[in-house]
Amino acid sequence: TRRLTLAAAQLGPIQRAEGRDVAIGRMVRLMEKAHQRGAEVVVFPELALTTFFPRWYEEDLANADHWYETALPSNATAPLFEAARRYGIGFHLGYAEKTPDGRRFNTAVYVHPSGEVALKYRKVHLPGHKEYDPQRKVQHLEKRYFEVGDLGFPVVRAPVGANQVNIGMLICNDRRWPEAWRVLGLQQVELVMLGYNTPSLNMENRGFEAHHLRVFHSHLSIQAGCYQNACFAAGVAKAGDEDGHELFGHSIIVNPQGEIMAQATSWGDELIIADCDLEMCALGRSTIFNFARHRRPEAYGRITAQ
Ligand code: CDT
Repeated sequence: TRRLTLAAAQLGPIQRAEGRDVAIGRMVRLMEKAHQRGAEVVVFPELALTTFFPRWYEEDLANADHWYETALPSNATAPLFEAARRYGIGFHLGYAEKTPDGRRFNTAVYVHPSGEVALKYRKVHLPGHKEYDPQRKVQHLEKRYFEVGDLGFPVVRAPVGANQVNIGMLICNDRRWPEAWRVLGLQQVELVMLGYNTPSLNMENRGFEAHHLRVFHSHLSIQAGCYQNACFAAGVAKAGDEDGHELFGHSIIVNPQGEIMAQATSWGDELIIADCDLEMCALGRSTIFNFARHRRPEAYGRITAQ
């Protein structure tokens, strides 16, 4: 069997006034705890180093530079890389990336315990809007702060714990798009690492999306994605009250049957762990979701038509 002990490290809120050192200190403690509990990889949320800053409007992007990382590791993020090496644990990190030529992306990486970045992904589905919206009580300015990711949905076979594992990534809103999952599935992804920051309140619900459906839709999307593509996923939230704005948490680890194996129950820093038998991916892939035998791309033209 190919067993992987997978940890999802939900983070409680990070306030706007808090520096990276606060979040990183908490993350290192979670990595230590994950190691003590036998985990081989730990998955952190989207934009894990700061508050969910797209809720704050900044007219001049140059004044927003402090939210972004220009290098990994940096002095600030080095403790994560040191902890990975010390504990022999890989980690997934979501962060805001500013490239040397000034481009901005909502990015995630998987870092091997050696410190090597084995996979990088830039978020494709950016929700929200670009300009300040006076109708909204809370802004969601991802389209202002980030460009659409330019790396596609890559899958690599990388060392994760004791195994070589086909890993891929989605970031937050991506999880709601079956096309994104399918592009990973077509590359035989076995583990999807997925971080999110989702407000408990949908500013655009128009009275039709009841409060309790927010978590349901998140879980529905991740569970369906795993089942339909025969993979595991760690869906990891930032949770709780950031400067008066609530993020709903409910991080989960899901297996290829679409079942929730572990779920966070708090609104704070919380580690959930599952023992994943990667051989489970073979069932769906060789039967009902044997793509080579049963998929009908010739009928799906509309999916990719512009
Ligand atoms: N971070 C992120 O992508 N959040 C979105 C909220 C959308 S509300 C404009 C999500 O899909 O969870």
